[in-house]
Amino acid sequence: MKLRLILGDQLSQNISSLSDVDAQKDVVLMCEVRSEATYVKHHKKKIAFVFSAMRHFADALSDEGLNVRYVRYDDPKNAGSLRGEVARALDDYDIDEVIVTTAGEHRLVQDMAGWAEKLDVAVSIRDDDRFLCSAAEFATWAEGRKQLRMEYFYREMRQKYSVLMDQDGPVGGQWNYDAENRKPAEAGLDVPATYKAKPDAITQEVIDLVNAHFTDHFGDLTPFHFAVTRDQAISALEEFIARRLKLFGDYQDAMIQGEPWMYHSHIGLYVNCGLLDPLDCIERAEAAYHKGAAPLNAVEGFIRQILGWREYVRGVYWLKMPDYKTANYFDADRALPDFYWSAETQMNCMRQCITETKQNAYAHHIQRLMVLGNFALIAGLDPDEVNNWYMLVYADAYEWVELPNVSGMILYADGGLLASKPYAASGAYINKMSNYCGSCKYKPTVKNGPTACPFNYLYWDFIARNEGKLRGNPRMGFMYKSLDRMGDEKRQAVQDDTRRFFKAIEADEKV
Ligand code: FAD
Ligand code: DLZ
Ligand code: SF4
Repeated sequence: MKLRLILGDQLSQNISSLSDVDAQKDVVLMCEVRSEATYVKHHKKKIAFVFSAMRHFADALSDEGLNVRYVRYDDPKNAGSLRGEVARALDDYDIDEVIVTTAGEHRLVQDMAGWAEKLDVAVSIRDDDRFLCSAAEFATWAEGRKQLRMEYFYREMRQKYSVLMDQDGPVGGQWNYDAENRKPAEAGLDVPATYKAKPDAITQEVIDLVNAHFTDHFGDLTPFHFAVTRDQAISALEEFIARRLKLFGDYQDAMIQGEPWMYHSHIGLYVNCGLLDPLDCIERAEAAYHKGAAPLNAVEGFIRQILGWREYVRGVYWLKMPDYKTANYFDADRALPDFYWSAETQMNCMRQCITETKQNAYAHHIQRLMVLGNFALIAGLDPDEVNNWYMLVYADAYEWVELPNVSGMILYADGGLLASKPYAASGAYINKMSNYCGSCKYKPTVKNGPTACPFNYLYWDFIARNEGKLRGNPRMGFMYKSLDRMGDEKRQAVQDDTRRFFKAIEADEKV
């Protein structure tokens, strides 16, 4: 008899651990455990989402005739960890082999490597073939390259999977249409609502459970409207393709107050836990282009995120772990300000993005990158604290995707392996791409003094503070020319404002 363990982000019927399952003989184990729910204090909505999706998936497997052992969080016998639950199953059944698809996080892969010895049973760990590029393939691609440019990786993936390709090359003649995808926020946009599923009895039971056991976790549990089954997730994807994909490209980088979802797809949480298949998402989007339902800039932009960025960051994660977790190129060590939890700040852009994160366990990419991430970079926040925050606040967060985005993309903590220059920006960028500044206490056009936008002086403080590490970067040349032109008085004002700002945070004043 074989024990087949399915983790909470392996909710795919075609998962490798089930490929040869024997419905008569084998046991499928799924368990809600304290160790996974609390190793970071996940957003309440994420726990409710994962538990409800696990319970629905277990029911679907049972309906197919499989013998599922499902351990609920509040089962008095619950061992509290994956290994503990496997051990308990080994006591209860006559198991000769444990089969599991490799975990998505390094800490679990390490732990599972010791299971055979600790549990005294044969353990087979299978590849996770739901990804479009294996860790080994990525390592071959990366070999000998000093910088790992996503764009080149993406082109190879387009060719490998024949996505948006003509005989002669990329459809439309270009690989990338990003130049067309930078429209700022506009008044009067009628953004379609995001997909909303009605919580059923299973979800309601899980919501009660999360309310009872995770009161001290971050975030609002209700309203809860995430999809929790594959069918619902497909409906969410189809709704996106029908209603928002057309303008996904145009407004990809735009931010509007009170519009947390914009024209994004909101499918990351479903793809990452296995309810949606990445290639299926790509093919449906490509079909919309060929049918004339969405323009090339939108479809290419969306496909690049999944076929390019998603696979690329996973490749970087497995290539560079465990060292990637401790990378801190700028030796940044400032504590994460409390307003990342409370949203109590006068900086309207931060207040909006944090409030929406708290409500929805979601913020779209440009909010994560150019507001929340940009602040973390220029303020010199400690990468461990920033990673912990991003890992726990978003429903789509798993370390393989969160860590490269945070340490690589926003913090430049890897010294430029992932990004060719830091994504640092002053208030002018946020003012151009959003309408947040109009409702802010600070002024994006004021550079210094108490009414100045903090992003303005923090930006120049970051540039000056890290001169030794960044001046040699050819893409930063223009910034250092500007810094060189800056008079002593102006430099002093930047330093004074920065000092005042952090002193106020330390004194618990609302900045
Ligand atoms: P869309 O904007 O509609 O994009 C479509 C899909 O493309 C996403 O669902 C996702 O699967 C993929 N994608 C897009 N950008 C990226 C990217 N940079 N890396 C990997 N996949 C990408 N994504 C996560 O899935 N989990 C995370 O924990 C996570 N943390 C992030 C932290 C920071 C600091 C930043 C800058 C980005 C992070 N991202 C993360 C990437 C991206 O912001 C989210 O995937 C996206 O916002 C999810 O929303 P969506 O489904 O509406 O995406
Ligand atoms: C995210 C998550 C949560 C909150 N809870 C569980 C759980 O109770 N049981 C489980 O098997 N998986 C859970 N997960 C997903 C795992 O954390 C995920 O499989 C690992 O992080 C590897 O990516
Ligand atoms: Fe954010 Fe500065 Fe604009 Fe205020 S003025 S919303 S702090 S960018």
